[in-house]
Amino acid sequence: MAQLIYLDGELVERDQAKISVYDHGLLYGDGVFEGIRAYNGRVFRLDEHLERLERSARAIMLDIPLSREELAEATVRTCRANEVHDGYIRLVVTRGVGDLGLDPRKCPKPSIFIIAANVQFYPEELYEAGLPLITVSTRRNSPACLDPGVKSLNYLNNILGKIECILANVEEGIMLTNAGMVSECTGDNIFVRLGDELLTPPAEAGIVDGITRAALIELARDEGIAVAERLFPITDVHAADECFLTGTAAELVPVVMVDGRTIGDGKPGPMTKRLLKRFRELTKSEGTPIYD
Ligand code: PXG
Repeated sequence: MAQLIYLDGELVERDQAKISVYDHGLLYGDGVFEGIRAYNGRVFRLDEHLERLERSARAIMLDIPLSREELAEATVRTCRANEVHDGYIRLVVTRGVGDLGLDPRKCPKPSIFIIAANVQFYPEELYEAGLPLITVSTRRNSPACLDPGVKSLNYLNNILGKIECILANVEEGIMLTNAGMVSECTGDNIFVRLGDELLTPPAEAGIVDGITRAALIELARDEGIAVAERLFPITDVHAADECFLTGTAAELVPVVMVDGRTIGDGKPGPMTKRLLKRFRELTKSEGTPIYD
């Protein structure tokens, strides 16, 4: 079955799904996006993703030509057309076709496309063994320059961090704020357990306001765990009893080593395992249905 892509209201075959070289999404990274997950025939936290998309669009003064309901309908329709049950959805809104100048007023019509695919995610062994991380030297974008809370098409800051990870032969890396505090990873949020407390950096650390992060905070509080959103230094990660990453693709991945320091006993910790189990129960039990 040929993959069908939603492009400006139509479902078109993958090799017909093309964007102009004059699209400002391509020329300037001028656009916003979401990465969404489908589990068991349902789209996980679709409304939260669309709300974040709208917030990102508002921040860059981009008027999305579809309502929340229409975006939800287009997303579900694309999943259905591709028979997606467990998969990944990429929803992108670009500024649209303009001229060679920066001026967004020259782009009268934003482009919307949605890719939905049954993709393979991380192998189960990764969740059993855990990941080693490094701290990368590329600092996270300052919110004063380009707020990482805006999920824009400009991901070069993260890509520079990712290149450092690749050179160091690790999957992910920790990015610090300009002031040297822990921010997040190149495509995931970070949590550490120090004693009884679960810590994660706050919005002011220049993070993506992760949908998975928010779900984890809810689940942890429901488990009676004290969760704090505050700034902390990398030495708190090195000294952590447990550490894990959260993201739509990653779900919740245990971290067992950071910058050569073993975290806990070098195996995924008990709180991490408990929360991963709870998260998987949650993804199985809720979401916007794709099929009747
Ligand atoms: N931080 C950053 C920088 C992200 O890009 C998250 C945190 C987690 O947010 P959610 O809402 O997914 O829990 C993201 C996630 C990738 C990839 O290939 C990840 C993201 C976007 C594009 C690619 O890992 N976003």
